[in-house]
Amino acid sequence: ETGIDGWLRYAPVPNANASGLPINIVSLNATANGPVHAAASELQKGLSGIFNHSLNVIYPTSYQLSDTASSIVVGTVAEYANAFGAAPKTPQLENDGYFLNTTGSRVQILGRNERGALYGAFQYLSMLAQGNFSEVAYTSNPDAPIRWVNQWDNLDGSIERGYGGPSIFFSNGTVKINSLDRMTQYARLLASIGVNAIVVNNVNANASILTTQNVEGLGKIADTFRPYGVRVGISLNFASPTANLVYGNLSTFDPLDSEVIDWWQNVTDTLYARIPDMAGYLVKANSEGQPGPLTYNRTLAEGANLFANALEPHGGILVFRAFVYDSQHLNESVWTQDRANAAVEFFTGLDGKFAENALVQIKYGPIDFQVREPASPLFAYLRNTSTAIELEVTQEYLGQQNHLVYLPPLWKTVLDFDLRANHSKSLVRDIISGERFNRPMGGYAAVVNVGTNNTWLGSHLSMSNLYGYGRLAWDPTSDPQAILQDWIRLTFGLDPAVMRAITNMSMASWPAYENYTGNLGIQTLTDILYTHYGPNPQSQDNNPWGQWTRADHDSIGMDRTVANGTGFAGQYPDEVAAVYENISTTPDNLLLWFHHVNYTTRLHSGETVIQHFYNAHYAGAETAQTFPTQWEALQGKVDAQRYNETLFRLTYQAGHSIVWRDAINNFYHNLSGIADAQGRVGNHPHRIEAETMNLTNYERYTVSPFETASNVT
Ligand code: BDP
Repeated sequence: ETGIDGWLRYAPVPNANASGLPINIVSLNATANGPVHAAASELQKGLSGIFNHSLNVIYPTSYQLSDTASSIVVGTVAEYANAFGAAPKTPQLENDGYFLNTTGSRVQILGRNERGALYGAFQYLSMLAQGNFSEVAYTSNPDAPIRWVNQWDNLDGSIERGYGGPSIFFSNGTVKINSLDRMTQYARLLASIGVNAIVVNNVNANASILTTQNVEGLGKIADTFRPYGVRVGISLNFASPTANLVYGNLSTFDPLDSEVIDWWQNVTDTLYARIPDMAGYLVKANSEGQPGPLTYNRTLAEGANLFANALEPHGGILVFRAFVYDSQHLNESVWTQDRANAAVEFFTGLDGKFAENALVQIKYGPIDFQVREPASPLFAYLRNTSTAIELEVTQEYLGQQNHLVYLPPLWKTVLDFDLRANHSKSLVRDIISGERFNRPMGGYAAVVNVGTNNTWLGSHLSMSNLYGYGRLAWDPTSDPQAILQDWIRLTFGLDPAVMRAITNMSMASWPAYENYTGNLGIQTLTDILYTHYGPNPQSQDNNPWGQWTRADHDSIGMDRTVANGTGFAGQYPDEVAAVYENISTTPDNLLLWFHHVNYTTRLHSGETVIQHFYNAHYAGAETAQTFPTQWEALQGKVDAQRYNETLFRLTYQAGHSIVWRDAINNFYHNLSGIADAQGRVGNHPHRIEAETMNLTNYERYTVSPFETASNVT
């Protein structure tokens, strides 16, 4: 198997008995490009795979419904009432939610809207595909209305931080209108996990997404995703009015200029003429060189509202990213600058100034998708503004799909975190759902970056992160391991040995990666300047964005206290601020995030910081060493292609974890001069150095950073 079907394989299930199935599928809506129609076809396809049995789809308009004693009925509640003359009992059904009832002769799959009906159909199939034929009757509603994915696809077909090949959407500056099949497959995968919108182009946006040809192309993408209830949105470049597009070339992009306002209204109207249900816009402004309102001394809210107002008549949503960190303190000493401070500083005074259809999208932590970060304090700062959390399925800092790192446990640490706003329970997940601060909307976005590779993301096992994202956005109280196990059954079948091995590896993977890359809250000690791959601790100390590790010969960590440091801890509500301000109440796993300490400082565990560093790097790499062996036990239980491709990646990870372990340990060993109590660091008796080998066609090369090279002690 190539992996192209993801978790929608509908493989035959042992003990699946077609004689227990209803005799047909009743689709309550015959509209060809609608989600109910898609649900009926999906049911047909899924049941034929799982049971090897084909069912007809019938429509109430052409069939006497009273005769359908045993059927799978799919549609909306309103359609049901129309067809059967009486409203069904569907307790507490909300928008996008579904009611699934398998207890009678009629299986009922009903949505409050069409999208909900489709989600219910996917849920029914997911049960059956996992060999669960039990009788159920329940309603399931999403926790939040916004469940989006972001693609960082460029119009030339490349993908920023994408590791699964080139774009499925764009090439040579235009939409790939001849490759819509791949988009349909992606739409199915997204719908099956409850994702309801996709932003198709990179946040570092190119204005030419708005050309006439591209608007038509976007229309085709939207037509392809619409049957699956996935609406399409686009990223905008703030300076587009000056880009000389067909809508006229302006000399300014000032968001308060009336010509600029008209320009955007015209663009927006043009887009909606082609895509009447467009989800909205995503804007990255005044960040990493992107243009924005600050150029004209306008606030971020004024910038956001420019688009929100243009979208408002069409029902669209403006998502404004909070990823702003260009320091406002450039004149200060580099030691008082802290990129973590920037978001709250930039948004100070702006809470409540955003239009009602605007949403601020906040990365889970204050820095940038690191292996461990505290929750962003901006979630608690914005109380009169709708917010969404931004997660990353693409493993930018987390091994780029060459390492198995199952991410939902990491995301849960942030979603379940209590920010104690006004000294009351304020879980991040309840803030973004809109519940805590009583906001009309909010939710989730994940940067996914699938590509044309048949595995979508570049590796089979990384698809559990996409699946887990959708499941958590639907219900953030779900258990990451239970989600994982559903994914395993759907992706690899029901063999208990397969279940055990993939569960063990996946659940151990994030802690292991944290251990061998950067623990105690020091963050992923990778190359920070661009690649974000492989060990490079010194780049952390030589970058202009705030000297992350602050490591010297005696001490390490970033003092973010109010008392002596950058003051970041003070951005949290009082109770949380007090915990982080105090070294003794700061959890060990965030110690170096908030405090600057000696290498010999003792942790709560009793270990010194440096010895913990050494031990954790060994422990993490040791865990990764077990992955290939655990996987090898599955030979013959997983099809050959996926078995071999996965083994290749896990073997690479096992090796690369040793590179990480030794590079980081060597680096801090050199810097601190403190020996490893167990005598391992700097001592590699079993290592074969490149210098000792007889190699042809290789030449000597000065490796940077030096600590990743061979023959370094
Ligand atoms: C950083 C990525 C960069 C993105 C940026 C963003 O390295 O490629 O453009 O985030 O989120 O993590 O805008």
